[in-house]
Order: sequence, then structure tokens, then C-alpha cells
Amino acid sequence: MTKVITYGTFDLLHYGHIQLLKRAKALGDYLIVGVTSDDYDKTRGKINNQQTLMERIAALKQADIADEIIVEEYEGQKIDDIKRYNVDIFTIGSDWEGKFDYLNEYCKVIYLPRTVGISSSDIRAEKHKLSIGIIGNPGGGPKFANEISYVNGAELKDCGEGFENVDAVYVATIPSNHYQDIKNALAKGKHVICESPIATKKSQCEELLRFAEENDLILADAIKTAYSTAFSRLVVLAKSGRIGDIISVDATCTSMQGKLDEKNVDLSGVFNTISSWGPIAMLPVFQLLGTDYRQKTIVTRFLDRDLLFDGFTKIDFIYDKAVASIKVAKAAKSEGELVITGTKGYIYVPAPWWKTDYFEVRFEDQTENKRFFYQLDGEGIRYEIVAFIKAIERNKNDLNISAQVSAAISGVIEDFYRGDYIEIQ
Ligand code: C2G
Repeated sequence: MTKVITYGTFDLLHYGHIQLLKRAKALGDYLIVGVTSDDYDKTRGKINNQQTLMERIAALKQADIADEIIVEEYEGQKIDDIKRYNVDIFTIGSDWEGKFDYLNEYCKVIYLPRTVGISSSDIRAEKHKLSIGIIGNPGGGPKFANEISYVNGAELKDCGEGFENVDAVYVATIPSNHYQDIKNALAKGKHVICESPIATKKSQCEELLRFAEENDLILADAIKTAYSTAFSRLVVLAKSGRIGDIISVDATCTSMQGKLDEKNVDLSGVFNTISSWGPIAMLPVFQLLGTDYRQKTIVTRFLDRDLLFDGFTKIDFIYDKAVASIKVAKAAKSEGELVITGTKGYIYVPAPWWKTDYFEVRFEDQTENKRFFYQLDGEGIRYEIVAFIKAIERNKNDLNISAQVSAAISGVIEDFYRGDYIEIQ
């Protein structure tokens, strides 16, 4: 019996795929099809799959060409599979010509002609592309614009006077303008993705999220860290009890602002430390411990008091069964790490934890330690955009940051601006 194996994503299974599969099957008696897992596709830069692994497998089963379907989860797996299943022939489309010659050592390699004129990318592109406009800029703007180009279903467009040219708006104006800017965009029926905080008052944040929901619009809090695979995995791992009860979350984020020259003064009020680093540092605290803290203390050291530009801020949160602290600075430097303390062990994320692809779970007995690595491209921004588009398509706000977390973040910023801090010189 001649065993043949082939691999692919097979997103939106089409004529080209079917032809390839039929030709592959004709090469032998038994065809194994390896379907890429969602995580594996992410590591090889395929972030736009429309269908989940299960949907892609279901479509292949229906096509009824494969004798066996397996999942491809890691680089190099092809070698393992060929050995494990005693494969005689590895085959793949001619777009991969030469790329799999290294498999000749294990079996025969055949490149089959690729069907011209059809591809999953074309099918995806035929769907209406979500046009996103950008308002404001500092910091986030250029990065975000660049990341849109990696997302198949989205395109960057000029907003036009009244957002008439776009379906959605990315808001990167100064935080004190967010409320009004988001309100305007939502009122015009546009979906919004806004750099955190959504507003500098809790009630305003809640009002905007409610308005969006009532009007079938998506309002996304843009904290890219929430979309990093490593970060989301560590959150669920910690919640699953792996390190026991979580009793402390400690997050530090620092970057050097430099002098408050004219350019920076422009950004006053503003991209001070609490409103730029604050939301990111609060994310693991609120996601792991909830937003129901008993009390908190904000300690701040101003770089420019008149501008309310904090150069260093530390916040301690006390919960019923846990504590948390965030330390953020633009005029002080520290180790940008995240540590989650549990009753059985702890999770350590090295600097810069907010764009991490790596973390460790550590125990007293070091032999129990585990390391985790997950690919991160574009600092998480492109995954954030993909999630935003999917939420719009499904008309369901199932984004990684809940309304409670967004509101709690806005609430802390509000308290800061109300003067609810202890100042150190
Ligand atoms: N294909 C084809 N004609 C098309 C489109 C795709 O013959 N018009 C073939 C591809 O050459 C490939 C298979 O269909 O052999 C699956 O294509 P994709 O879903 O795009 O998967 P791909 O990224 O090529 O998978 O481990 C994964 C594989 O290495 C590659």
C-alpha cells in the first residue's frame, strides 16, 4: 500500500484545494491530510484564517477525499509524521517548489501543479474589507497603521470630515479627548478601537460601552498585551489554579520620557505616565483579581506638576484575598517584569512583559518549573485588529478585555486626576 501525505491550512476549502487533494490521492492508495492548527498558523504568520481548525477539518471530512486527517502543530512535525505513519510520498502544491526537498531523506517528495486563479486569500479579499481611519497620532498611530497592512480583511483609509469614508475609527488622541472623539464616531455609526483608557472617567467609559452595545457597534479597548498569545495563556493558566491561589500581582512598566521639551509639553496632560503605562500595568491586575478591590493607594512623583505629568507612579491595591501593585514610570527606570505570586508557585514574565512571547511557572522544587513560549508578531497589535474585525463580523463584543476591566481602568485614571494620590518629592 502506498501512503501519501499532504499538508495545508485549507481555509474556506475551495476548488484549488480539492484538485490538489484529488491529485495527491491519485499518487497512492491511502491519503493522510495534515491540517495546520490555529496556533501553528499564527507562528508562521497566517493570522487571517476565517475558519477555526474544527471548521476546516469538518469541511475536509465533507469533501471525503482524505482517508485520515491529522493536525499539524509544530515546525518539523512533517518528519515525525512521515516516520510515524510510514509514509511513502509527501506531496504539496507547486507554490512550495523546492521548500520541502529536505524530506527526500525520509520519503519521495512530489510537487503537484497548483490550480491557478483561486486562493483562500482571494476569497477572503472578495469579502467587504473593513476600512479603518485613524484620528490622533502620538505614539500609537504609525505603528497601528503599519499593522493594518498585515490584516487581510482591513484597510487603512482617510477618515474624511465626518468619518464618512470609513467603517471604523482607531482613536489615538490624547486621553482627555477620547470620550468626545469616541462619542462622535459611535454617533455616526462607526465601530471604534481606542487606545486605553477609553475615557478618563469611569461613568463616561461605561456610558460609551453601553451606547456601543445598544447600537450594535463594537467599542474596543486597545491594549495590545491582551492579544499576545503568551499573555492570554498565562492568565488562563494562573486562573486554572496551577500556582495555587493568586495572592499578589506585581507589574512594572517603565520607559524614559526624556526632557519635557516643547514636543512633549504638547502631549501634556496626556501621555503622562499614568495614562500611557497605567492601563497596561492594570490589565493583569484586573484580569487576574477582578475589579472589586477593597482599597487602593496611589503614590506619585511629578516630573511636571503643573502639567500633571507624573514621572513615577505606584499603585497598591488591596483585595479581600489578595494584593497587587503596579509601578509605572517615564522618569525613572526599573525592571519591567510581571510576577504573579501564588500559594503553590509563581509565574515570572521577564521584561518587557507587556510584549512578551515567554513566561515561566516556577516552584520551590525547581524540577517542577515550566517554560512557555508563544510567537508574538507586531507586538500583538495585528492580533488585536483581527479580533476587532471578527467581533464586528459576528456582531458580538467577545474581545479580550471586558467592559468591567475597561471601566475599572478609567476609574483609576479618574481618581488620579481628582487628586486622590500621595505625592512624594
Ligand atoms: N493549493 C493549490 N491550488 C490553489 C491553492 C492551494 O493547489 N489555488 C494547494 C497548496 O499548494 C497546498 C494546499 O492546497 O498544497 C493547501 O494550501 P493552503 O491551505 O494555502 O496551505 P499552505 O499554507 O500551503 O500549507 O504545513 C503547512 C503546509 O506547509 C503549507
